[in-house]
Amino acid sequence: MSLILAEISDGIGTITLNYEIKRNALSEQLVLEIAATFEKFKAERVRVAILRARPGAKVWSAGHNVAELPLGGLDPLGWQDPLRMLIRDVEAFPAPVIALIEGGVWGGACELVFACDMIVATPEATFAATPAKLGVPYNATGLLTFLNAAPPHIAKELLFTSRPMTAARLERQGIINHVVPAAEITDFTHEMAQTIAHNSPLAIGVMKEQLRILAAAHALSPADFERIQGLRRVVYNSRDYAEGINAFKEKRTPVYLGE
Ligand code: LCV
Repeated sequence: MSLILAEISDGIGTITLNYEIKRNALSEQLVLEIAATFEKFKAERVRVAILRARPGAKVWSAGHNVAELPLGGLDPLGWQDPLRMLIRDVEAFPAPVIALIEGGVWGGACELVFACDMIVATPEATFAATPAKLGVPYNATGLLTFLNAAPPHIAKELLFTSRPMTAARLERQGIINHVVPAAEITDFTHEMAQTIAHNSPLAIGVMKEQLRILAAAHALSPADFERIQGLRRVVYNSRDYAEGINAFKEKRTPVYLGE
């Protein structure tokens, strides 16, 4: 059974997350299906992609599939992790990706939405970044996604509190492009996509890639790289990391001891 729906119409490709039973958790299978669809969209020379959940969704995505987070001293967000692969796919897709948001966006899905080129959300949509709640040592490129999308203090409030933020608050911060009522959001988003689709796909694709390169242009010394890896290893080897994952699986509140 496919975990997404995909369609192309008038040069606009739409991917609909369709894994409601697990609240559209970004499992490896779902991520691989999105990646394959992006390849198909590329072959069909789609000019805009829209990433959404089913209309009326209460949860847009519950984020990384926690059941797939490794224990036993393995990096939970390494290069080959499905969420990391998905973020890179969105950033590398040669046309704008618009996130159409209804419902709650959680954890790694919040980063996924922030990595999209534009965000249109209903007033009821909420956004929560949850590494601190789960005890996960988020990775450098992931944190850079937050830093490129949000003012540092807002990024830190999202990351340190793990509390959901409203679409209106994020729109005021310039993180969300438009807040649109649910009844109008599909047409609104398609109208914006059609405007883009009538412009030069070459110019847009090259500007998108330049903006990606510029946003990622940070000099990092080998010593800094090793320090980051060492800091993260302390966390994913910690008792607290295992506690966060196990508490989620046991549906209980985690107790963090800072070790
Ligand atoms: C696997 C799930 C999930 C899920 N994975 O429905 O950013 S980081 O670092 O934290 C990163 C590692 C990350 O993204 O971690 C995931 C962070 N996500 C969250 O903290 C959200 C966790 N989910 C929830 O709080 C609730 O599920 C919400 C509020 C999204 C929806 O609540 P609701 O009552 O509607 P359930 O909780 O009953 O979930 C329905 C089924 O989906 C599974 C959950 O285990 C349940 O499966 P079972 O019926 O088999 O028990 N599910 C939900 N989220 N992230 N599985």
